[in-house]
Formats: sequence, structure tokens, C-alpha cells
Amino acid sequence: MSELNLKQIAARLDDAASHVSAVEQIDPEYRMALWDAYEIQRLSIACRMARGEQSVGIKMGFTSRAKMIQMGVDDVIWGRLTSSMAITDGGVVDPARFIHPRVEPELAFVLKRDLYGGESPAQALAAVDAVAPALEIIDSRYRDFKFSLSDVVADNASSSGFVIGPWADPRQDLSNLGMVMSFDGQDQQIGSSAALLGHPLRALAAAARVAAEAGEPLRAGAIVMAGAATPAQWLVPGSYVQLMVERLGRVGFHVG
Ligand code: 0L1
Ligand code: MG
Repeated sequence: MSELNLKQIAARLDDAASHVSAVEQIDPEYRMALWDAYEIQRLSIACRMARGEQSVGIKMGFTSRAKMIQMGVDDVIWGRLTSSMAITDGGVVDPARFIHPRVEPELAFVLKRDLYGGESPAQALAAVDAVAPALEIIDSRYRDFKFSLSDVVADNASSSGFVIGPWADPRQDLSNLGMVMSFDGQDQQIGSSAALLGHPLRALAAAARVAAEAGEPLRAGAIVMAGAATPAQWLVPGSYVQLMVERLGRVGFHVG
């Protein structure tokens, strides 16, 4: 794909996000290779940086076997997190910022040391400062939330917002923590941290690998959203979304 096409598509996706307006899928028109899709993602996030947003970390997608099978893929995808996507724990989210937002229960890590890719999960843990319950708002920029693998990669893996709860010591057993996402106190999704590639630290090691492969290794201070433990749910205006993670605590936000 030509440099011009890559830039035009990146601008199209950036416009869709900033004007809260869905666009048609790109892949049927251009047959994007996966590396083109990641370059479009990079260029589209560069448009945000040019407006003053800062890079704060990355998100992992398709970390559950169920979602990989659904998409017919055998590797994770990833996207970039920027400062404007951060939502305060307990804060209010205006749904008008999004096209058709969904929310999913996750864990987040923050690093105290750089990761270079190739680390084992145990080695990756040594670089972690803290772990927290987290919620991700995903909002595909494509009409009807329909996309191919390349489409969703170009669209920053649908990433749109994230909320991080209280940070906790990561040196504890994270392998099978119960995770319950509720709306107004009604349980919506129940899962386990084991859904994240079998162990959330595997998702972290995978994040280090993909970031290094992209030439942007994870630095101290970076946040990693490690992936969803359950399917995503549509946001309901007026509701309070909460995630409770066994031993780690709660995180939530009001949908305005
Ligand atoms: O964060 C995720 O696992 C979602 C990745 C993108 C696919 C989707 O929008 O459902
Ligand atoms: Mg997610």
C-alpha cells in the first residue's frame, strides 16, 4: 500500500474517532496486510499526538482463546493508549464521546523498569510496579462494529477509554482471580484472570514482545491493559459500571 494511502486511511479513522462518526470497513476496499494495518494505527495515533495527546502505554486484544477462535487468529493484537483515553476511577463518562461503546473487564499493569521483549512471564513480573482492576471502553470506528482482523488493527484495536482502579502489589498469585462486572449492582459478566492467555503475566510478556517487535519497547511508567476476561457489554446510559476483582478490589465509572 502506498504511503499516501496509509496516511489517508489513518486520517479517515482519526476523523471518525474525533467526530464520533462511523465509517465503512477499509479492508474490502484495500485488502490491507497486517503490517499495513499496524502502520495505519501508528499514523492515526500520530494525529492524536500532534494535537497534544501523550502516549501512556498499550492495550492487548484477543488475549482470550474464545476471542481468538471467534476471529480465526492465533496471536494477540495490540493498540496504543493515549492520555485522553484515561478516565478517573469513579468518574463520569459521557457516552456522546463514542459511537457505540462497549466495556470489558481487564487487569492493568504499570511498569517500573523497561521491557525489551523476549522476557518470560516471571521476568516480565520483575519489571512490574503494580497491578490493578481495570475497565476498557472499546468503540469500533466501523459501522455496526463490523471489521476484519486488519480493519480492527488499523482502528487501534477499538481502544477508546480505560479506567484503572487501586494499584496493588503484583507479587501475589494472579493466575485465577475472580472478576465480576456489574451494571447498577446487577452482575453482567463473570470471569477469571486465567482467561488472559492462561495467566495475566503471559499477556504482559506478549505485550512486551509485540511492542519490541514494533520498535517501541515498553518503558518504565508504561501502562499495559492486559486484555478482557469476558465478552464486552454495551454501555447503558445512566448506569454505574463496576468491576470487582478478587483480592485487588473495585473500579468503576458512571455513564452520564
Ligand atoms: O480489547 C479487546 O480485546 C478488543 C479488541 C478489538 C476487538 C473488538 O472490538 O471487540
Ligand atoms: Mg480490551
